Amino acid sequence: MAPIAITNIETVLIDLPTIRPHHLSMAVMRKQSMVVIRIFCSDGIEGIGESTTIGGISYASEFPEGIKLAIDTYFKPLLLGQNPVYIQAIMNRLEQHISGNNFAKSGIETALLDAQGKRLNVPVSALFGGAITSSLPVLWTLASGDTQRDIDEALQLISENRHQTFKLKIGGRNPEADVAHVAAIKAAVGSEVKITVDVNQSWSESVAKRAIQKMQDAGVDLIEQPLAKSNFEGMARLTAYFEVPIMADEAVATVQDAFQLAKIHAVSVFALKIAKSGGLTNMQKQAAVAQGAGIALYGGTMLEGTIGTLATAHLCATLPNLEWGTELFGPLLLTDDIVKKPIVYRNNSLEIPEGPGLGIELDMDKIEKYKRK
Ligand code: MUC
Ligand code: MG
Repeated sequence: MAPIAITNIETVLIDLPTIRPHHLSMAVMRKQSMVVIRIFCSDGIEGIGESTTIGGISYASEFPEGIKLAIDTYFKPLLLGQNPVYIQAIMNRLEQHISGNNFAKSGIETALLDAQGKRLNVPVSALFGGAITSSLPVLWTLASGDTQRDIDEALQLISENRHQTFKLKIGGRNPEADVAHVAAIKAAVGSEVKITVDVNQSWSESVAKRAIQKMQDAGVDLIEQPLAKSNFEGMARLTAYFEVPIMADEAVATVQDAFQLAKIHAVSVFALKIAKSGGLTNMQKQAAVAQGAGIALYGGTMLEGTIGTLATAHLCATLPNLEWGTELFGPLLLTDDIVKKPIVYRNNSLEIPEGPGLGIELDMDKIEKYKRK
């Protein structure tokens, strides 16, 4: 029997509107743009992947149009003819010939894993040792840009049993206004409901010290990436000083970052994302570093659609130290989906499909509808 080979790769840019404007310190999102990747193999199996970022080019150095161009121009020739069964060999080949471009690499690895799961008739989680849970806790981000609207949104979602933890995006206004916004929401939802804040690197260390003290006093449960991503030592000082745990997001992009942060115990929690790390295998390695260092884990999102969300979910389901749950709510922020059966969100959690691979099928009519023309 001839060895299996990758015969074709297709990429398509999808634009899906958000259900409301999503206000982050670096951008206001009114739509989400994702690169959907389809890898076709000679055994008739197709793998699906997704590469997505936030706010065009404002959040990271990769951006949707560039990701598509990079895959079509540089990844595709390196992938055609390769045996898709040997995923590590393929990712190693990409690493040797393509610098950076981790978001694109993550989408490719996802598609290879989806194909391999379908080939072996097992879910992607089984390729990482197997799931220890079939559902994951999911928080919701309040980011309408208006405090009262955020409170109304939170109370509605609590009453529907859809979420019981909320993340607030701050750092875009002056720290006093941010602290007042956070304290008002925490007071409105009550002590049973957890509130986390994501500063997205907006503060200097001295501003952070003042603002975190006030948020700790207001009962905030977790502070995400208060300082510039390169300031590992500043994060270590905040971690040593405050009781409220500090979490790294942008700072913990690669396996090397995870090791360097762990070495000085710069943070108490890592937000792991397949896009930052360049795929699921690298994220699993970061999780191992965290486990060895006694650092808790949180399943992060690049606000991916269903494909990228489920890729992360399959890996998160295998992690024993996912103490802070996940923020895998991306598909809920979008007005529509491009898969036939959307993810089920129930009881403050996401349910992981049991089918082979990622457990989803593309809806080609929807792809046609939302494809960038
Ligand atoms: C981030 O930096 O964590 C995740 C959820 C959300 O609303 O924004 C992101 C990005
Ligand atoms: Mg973050």
